[in-house]
Amino acid sequence: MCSTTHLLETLKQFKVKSLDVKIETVQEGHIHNSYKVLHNSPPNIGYFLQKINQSVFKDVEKLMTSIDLVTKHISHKLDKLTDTRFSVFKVIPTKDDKLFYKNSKNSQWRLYSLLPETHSFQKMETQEIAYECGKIQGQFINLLSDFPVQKMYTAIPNFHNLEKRWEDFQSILQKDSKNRAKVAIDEIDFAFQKIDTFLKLHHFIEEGSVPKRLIHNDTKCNNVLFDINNKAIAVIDLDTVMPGSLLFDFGDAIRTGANTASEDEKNLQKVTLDLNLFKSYTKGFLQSTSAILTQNEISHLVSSTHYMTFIIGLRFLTDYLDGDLYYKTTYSEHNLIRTRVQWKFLQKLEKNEKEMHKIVMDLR
Ligand code: GN1
Ligand code: MG
Repeated sequence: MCSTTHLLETLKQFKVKSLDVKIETVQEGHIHNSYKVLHNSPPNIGYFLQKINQSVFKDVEKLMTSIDLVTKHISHKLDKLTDTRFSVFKVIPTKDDKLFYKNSKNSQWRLYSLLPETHSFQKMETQEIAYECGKIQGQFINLLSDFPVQKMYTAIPNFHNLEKRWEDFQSILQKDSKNRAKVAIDEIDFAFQKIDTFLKLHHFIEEGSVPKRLIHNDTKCNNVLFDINNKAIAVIDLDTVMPGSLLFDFGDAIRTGANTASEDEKNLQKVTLDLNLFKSYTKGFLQSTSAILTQNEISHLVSSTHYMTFIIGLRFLTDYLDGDLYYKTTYSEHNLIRTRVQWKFLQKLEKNEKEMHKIVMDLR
């Protein structure tokens, strides 16, 4: 973690209104180091400062150019709409008009405007919140539907490509450099039991059976901002906006949002699927995407929740075996615990598959 002096020194490099601020460390997020910067006066106005994880994002210049384009595209579209609450943050440039700041130690930093009086939820706490999440994530895809995709930088190639993730898993398992495979024997077994089913869905998507769209790719429910009336107003964390299937966004949101336990819950008894939250999220998502959804997309919404739970669980397991090089962890079995939650949740999804299909069919 960085000292306040260091953070203020960094903040000074950007076009900020004042340095009379208080700075809080943001705990959420597994990738970057994040800080909330609030003006002492007027309060509630501020910035979101991040030290970018350069081992995950190799080309920060390209990443920030893409994010700036995306936020501007959304902002121009919103200017023409009168009946929407949808808001978008701005990338605050440095004093020499760059989209990020590189310090003498080669660390790279960025600054976003903070949307005032907003908050997020770690879980979809109520059906209303679930509905709002579904609606806004669908709207996000709509707002980007005419974005010139060729201008978009692929920040992390093969992000939700299961074939590639499976290859990575196998080679890391083969090395077992931390000698952890013996601890994760059951979790590894589970992955081997499931892989064929999910590779089928991967190939179905890859073959073009569903459209490629510009999607968010990281629809954890804490990436949605709510206003004081608990209406969703923004989608944040635009690092992974890349072409992909809309199924990835739907599935990943259910993975975190409709699970009654947190992603790293140690007591697996707490891991269950809340079908009411699933229903409300689906209702919101279908409402905002009904004009664009294809039949194949609709019929694979349920399998996408299984797929995304599997691929994220596999990534946690891979990182566990690799010695926690990718995700931030706070204890040595953190990634293994995260894997267990995903595997348990996947079993819950499988048990409820029929019911979930029925819900989708009734709503569509
Ligand atoms: C990471 O940025 P954050 O913490 O919301 C990860 C996602 C995973 C998620 C699991 C760039 O998201 O893909 O779904 O953790 N982001 C990246 O919680 O790898
Ligand atoms: Mg992210």
